[in-house]
Amino acid sequence: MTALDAARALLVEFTGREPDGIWSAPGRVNLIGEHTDYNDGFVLPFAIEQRTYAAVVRNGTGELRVRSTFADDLVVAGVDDLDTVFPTPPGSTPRVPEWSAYVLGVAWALRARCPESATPGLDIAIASDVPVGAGLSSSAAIEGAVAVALNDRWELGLDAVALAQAGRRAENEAVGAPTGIMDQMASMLGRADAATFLDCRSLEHRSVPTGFAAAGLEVLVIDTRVQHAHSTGGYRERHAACELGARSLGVASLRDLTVHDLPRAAQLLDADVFRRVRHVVTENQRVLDTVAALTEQGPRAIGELLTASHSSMRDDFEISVPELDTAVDTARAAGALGARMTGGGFGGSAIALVSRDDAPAVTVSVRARFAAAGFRPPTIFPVSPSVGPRRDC
Ligand code: GAF
Repeated sequence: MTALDAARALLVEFTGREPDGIWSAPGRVNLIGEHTDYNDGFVLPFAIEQRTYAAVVRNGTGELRVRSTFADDLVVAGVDDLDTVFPTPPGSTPRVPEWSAYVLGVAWALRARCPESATPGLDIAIASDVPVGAGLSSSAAIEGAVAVALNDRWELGLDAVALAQAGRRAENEAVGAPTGIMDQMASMLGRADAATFLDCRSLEHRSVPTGFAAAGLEVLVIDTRVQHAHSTGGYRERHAACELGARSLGVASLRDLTVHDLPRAAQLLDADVFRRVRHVVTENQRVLDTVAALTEQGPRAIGELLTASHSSMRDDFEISVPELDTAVDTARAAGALGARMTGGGFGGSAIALVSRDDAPAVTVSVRARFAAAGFRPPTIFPVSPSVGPRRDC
């Protein structure tokens, strides 16, 4: 059964009614620009074919009643009561089951944005084919699908950027993960055959054609199946280290630094914080270089930049894990033009840019190397830049 059919079937099962509509939004792969978004920097992600679907029907009450294929619970919240549920106090877990905080958090953020709008009760069923915990932004896909559905049903008239901002607010303040806005913008602004070049400070953005297919290239996702979460642990620590680095150097954010500032930073910062800063500063430059290379030379020219990004995350930002390093090294040894972990790190997926003819050999090599190392078998599949949110029926 497709995820779209699963969303419809779940809605019918718990309401006895067919949906008024089904909306969807994609997950994403980040081509380059990691941990730069919350530092006001540059990113270059693209939306993928895998999507999350929200099947919706009016329920004639003042409540949101939400189910998903991820869990058995039915979560119910009065639309007028969402302010008593969110925000989630910093450091706490949400007052509702975590999966439902992505859904209800978006509703809460949209209501706050449009306090005058009528917001009738809805039944919502969520299903997805974006793998969860794989670093492909399953959370932004849920937020995006719900945001476009509510924007339509509540007649809010918000644009893609406003809907992405509501998704980020849900993630930060309802779920409690201190993430940037890259994933929501990547999902909202997805275009076939193009990545989104985004300035996370101004939110100015433009599509950059990737030209992968025309150049005979493919992006392979290598999902290590090492699960990660951004609400806890390393992601939060890295965010804090970047803020400390910026404060210590007297700038509003690390975006305000260039590679020319690094010698001074090396003198002023302790060694660990300096390496976090160096990753962000050099990664911003790599994003700009990747956009230039794609535009002027085509996609075969970006391989080394992808690999340099991975090295920086492994050595300076220290967010890789052995499975990700093995995926990257093995893919390159088997012919990939470049490879890197994608997303927040500490698990999840790597991407490898490969000639279409080399994809089978890369896949076989990575599987064999994982088996030899005693790692769980990875899931490997191609992705291509795809369209953003839509109404499916
Ligand atoms: C996760 C976050 F959600 C993004 O905002 C971004 O910081 C990314 O990790 C790292 O680049 O996907």
